[in-house]
Amino acid sequence: MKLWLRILSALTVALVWSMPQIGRAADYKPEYKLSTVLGKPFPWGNAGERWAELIKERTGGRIIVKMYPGASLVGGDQTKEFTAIRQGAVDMSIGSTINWSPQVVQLNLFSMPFLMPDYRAIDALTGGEVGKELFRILESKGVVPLAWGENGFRELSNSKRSIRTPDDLKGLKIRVVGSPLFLDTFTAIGANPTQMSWADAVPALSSGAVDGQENPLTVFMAAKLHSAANQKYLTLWGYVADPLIFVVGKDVWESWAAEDQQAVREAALQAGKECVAEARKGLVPPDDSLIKEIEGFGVTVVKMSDAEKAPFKNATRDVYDKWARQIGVELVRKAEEAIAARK
Ligand code: X2X
Repeated sequence: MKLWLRILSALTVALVWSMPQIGRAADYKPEYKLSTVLGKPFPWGNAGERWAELIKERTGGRIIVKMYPGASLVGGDQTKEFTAIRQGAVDMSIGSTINWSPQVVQLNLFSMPFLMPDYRAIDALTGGEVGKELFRILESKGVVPLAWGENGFRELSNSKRSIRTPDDLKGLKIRVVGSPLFLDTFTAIGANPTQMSWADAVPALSSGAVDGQENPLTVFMAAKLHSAANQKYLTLWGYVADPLIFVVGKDVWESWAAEDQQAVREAALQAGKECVAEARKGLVPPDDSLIKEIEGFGVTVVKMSDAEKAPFKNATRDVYDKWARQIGVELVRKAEEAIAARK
């Protein structure tokens, strides 16, 4: 190579390196893959679309996000999502605490039976010290947590009969998801739990291979479980609730300029807030319009009183204690205190 050409190319390289904005922009992917389990019109999928839209808007189109619902980036196995983020097959995600709990044992906290009596209890955890601690734990595992969203209180439905007592559940095949904690809980109350992904759940319910399931009412409604899956009986017992968490993989995050990181964070906070509001629509007393709507489809709805919940609570006491040790007794105690002190 001619000397002047060498000098020119060296100068060009030096020039590019001295322009961090351009250097970084060149590293941006044309599209970032966002994994969710549910797509539109579930509040979860709406949140994914909204996050992507806000990111595009606030980064001036520098970051383009495409949502892949149905946990399709991990072949539908939602319990593999967290690992896929860490390994880079998924760039970002809005994930349920349940689905990530096999890798992050502390996230089982929200699946502790009868820990959270109402929405203010969820907020006391996600909006307080416990939420911060969980975010630190996620951060230490190679993801950047940005905001909370919500799937919701998980209510019990089935095709056979109304459930008011543990006896009513005897022998019923109930589909559960994710953590072995769910198997323990449903075994303790006398049901016959079987673990499967959401993708497998709906066909298993409609064919009658399983009798029941538990999911938030927004999911029941959007999936039309009353007609698509024979779920004619619904019991409102609010035994657990799963928040959603907006995260970005650490390497992806670090490849972005500070102003874009800020934009993605703000977009997550906004989409998260809207997601929580949508997940609670028609469900926060005194507004029970979503429950009324489901009743309107001919579904028999049982609203468990505290007295009716007591035998379920007692039956799961050992499960609670066992899992408190797995999660960390200190964290569980902090959660109980935050809930007791909730506003
Ligand atoms: O699989 C479920 O039940 C769902 C959709 O609620 C979750 O991903 C936790």
